[in-house]
Amino acid sequence: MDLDTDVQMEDAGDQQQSLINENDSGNESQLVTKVPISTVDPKTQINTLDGWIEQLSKCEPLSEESIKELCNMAIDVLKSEENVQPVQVPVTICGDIHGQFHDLMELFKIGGPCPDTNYLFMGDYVDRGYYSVETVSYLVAMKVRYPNRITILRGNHESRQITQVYGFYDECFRKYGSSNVWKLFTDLFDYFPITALVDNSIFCLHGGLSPMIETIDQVRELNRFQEVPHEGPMCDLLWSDPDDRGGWGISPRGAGFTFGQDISEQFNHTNGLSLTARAHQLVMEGYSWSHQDLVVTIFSAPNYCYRCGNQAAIMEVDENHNRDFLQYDPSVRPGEPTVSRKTPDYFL
Ligand SMILES: [Mn+2]
Repeated sequence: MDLDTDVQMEDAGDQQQSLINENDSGNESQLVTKVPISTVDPKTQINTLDGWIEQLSKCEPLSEESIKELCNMAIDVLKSEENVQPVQVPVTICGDIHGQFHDLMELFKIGGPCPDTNYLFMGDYVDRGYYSVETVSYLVAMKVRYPNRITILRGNHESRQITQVYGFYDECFRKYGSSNVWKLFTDLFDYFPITALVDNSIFCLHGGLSPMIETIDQVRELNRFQEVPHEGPMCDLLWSDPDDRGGWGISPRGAGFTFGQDISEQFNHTNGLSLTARAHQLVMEGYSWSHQDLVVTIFSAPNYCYRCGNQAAIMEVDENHNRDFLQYDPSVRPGEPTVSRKTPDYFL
């Protein structure tokens, strides 16, 4: 595979081509042996998924062949979801995970097991932590197994370009000996919904608002089936941050914008929202209110990058829209340093 081509690939048309051109994987033998999903007995498929979930829950990665099968199943589920995926209460809303697999298991202990508890994850499953492969495999397997119980949105790290810089690409290469698994997952990321709407009241997304988006209907009109663009409304939804300054500002991240309380007030009012929930920023208590409680940031990777010393949090929303934050600390694992060797160059 030509990495330079992938880095520079910006044409949405090319992306769609590569998604349907199976020969791009460079492994045609898998096509011959692959059983069409639609003809698989549903009970067999559930057994297969349960086996994968059990294996992954022990932090053991799936085979490349299984990942290929899982991603094909997930495309079938995710392609029919909406840009603004409707979600019912009760639901537990979660922020960044970043490959911290054991902390994800802790999250499910704190919040309750899926599917007993409904979950909404707001992106950034990969990069930074040591177990991006296991983390994203587990969440995607759960999505396919319980499609109405778990929602997985796209974060700015669910991208071909970002994962080549921040760890997921290297981890796939190290664990599978090629970039095939990285290609399968990053092609799958194009199908992830970009926002969710909880009971027509809480707008959920990874980053924040966009100067090009005034209404939720405008989000519904976007073509999301592409690599995260470098600019424009889809980019902003995955990259922007709330700010104390009013209006729109230039983001220090180099993508998306900062938006002030006036912007949040207008957006929530226009769209009849009680709250915008988002992730994307490290917050030391695991959650943080902005803009007089119109915006909440949720961050679910405790001791981010194994060095930040932050708590993590998830937000439970019950049938009556009562909100409750559950905070948790890192699960210390052998082999994971509590202090890192180097300081990350920026915090997401
Ligand atoms: Mn992010």
